Amino acid sequence: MASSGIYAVFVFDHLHRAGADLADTFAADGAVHLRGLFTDWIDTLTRGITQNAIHPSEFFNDNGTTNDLGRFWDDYCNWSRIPEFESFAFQSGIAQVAAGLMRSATVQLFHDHVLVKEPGASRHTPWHCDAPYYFVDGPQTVSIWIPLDPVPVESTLRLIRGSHLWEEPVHPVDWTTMQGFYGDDETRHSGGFQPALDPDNEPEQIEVLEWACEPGDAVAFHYRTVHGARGSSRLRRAFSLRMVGDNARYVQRRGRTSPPFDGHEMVEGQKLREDWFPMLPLGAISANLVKPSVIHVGPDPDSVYNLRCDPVTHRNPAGTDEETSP
Ligand SMILES: O=C(O)CCC(=O)C(=O)O
Repeated sequence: MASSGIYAVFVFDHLHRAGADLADTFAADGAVHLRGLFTDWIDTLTRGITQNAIHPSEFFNDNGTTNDLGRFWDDYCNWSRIPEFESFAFQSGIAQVAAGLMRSATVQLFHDHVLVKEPGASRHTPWHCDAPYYFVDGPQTVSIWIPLDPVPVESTLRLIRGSHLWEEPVHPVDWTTMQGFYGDDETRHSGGFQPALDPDNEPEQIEVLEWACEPGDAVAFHYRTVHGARGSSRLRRAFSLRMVGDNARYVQRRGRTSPPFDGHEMVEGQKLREDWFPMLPLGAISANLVKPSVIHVGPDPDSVYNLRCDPVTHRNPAGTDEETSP
């Protein structure tokens, strides 16, 4: 941690801005690319995904691509039965990264998600944002998507810059049928949602962030950031960890959620129950996060990695601000 002299190093070549603050960029853009952050975990996560493919969960879904040249399959909520995923979540230091980006004093694990495009998978990941699928929402949310294969820009994750700040999130769609996820009409403004849009039709108005990635890179994005991807001619395995911060709360959606978490018994406004969604340890920083070649984030080495060392301002119920240092 910063106070003990261990500092982090983010190499984020897309910025190249001296003194740029990664958390500010995340807050403004809703997404950042963190180059080489988890290279030491590639083997572990790859083993985990192999196990996942051999022993899929009840949530395994090939999104209707069974007969395609390459499938686009996903599975989630497996960290408690696949040790590689559990050790990554709790020991890789990913929670520190999430805390820094969200500027949150705490980081709670929502779930893990594996997304695999097999060679020749033509299925696009539809433009969507994750929040409406989830029963948790709030300003402090982050998914960290980690590719385990080289990903050229043609098949990488694509994210609409600043879309996490849009007043109306886009309609969630079912990835198999491409119909409204709640059984509603996804082509109209309704229920607080706007129809999903294709930024390639409006390149002047909408900026897409997309980074070619190497294995072990990370793309962090807010649950409300609209994102999608094209198909992939080569194998593209990705592990995504979804986390929430201090002020995320349970929200009652107008239909089913993904993941469903049957029988959770939470109610509107409640924090996610910790026995199902554990707090992640913030002290753990693995050696791979401390690298010699660096672009520091922040003014001095002792403040760089642990972005959460910034004072966190909470609005308490009385409406007065209180400042806390984690
Ligand atoms: O890997 C992909 O194509 C999509 C990833 C995604 O939608 C997500 O992680 O939320």
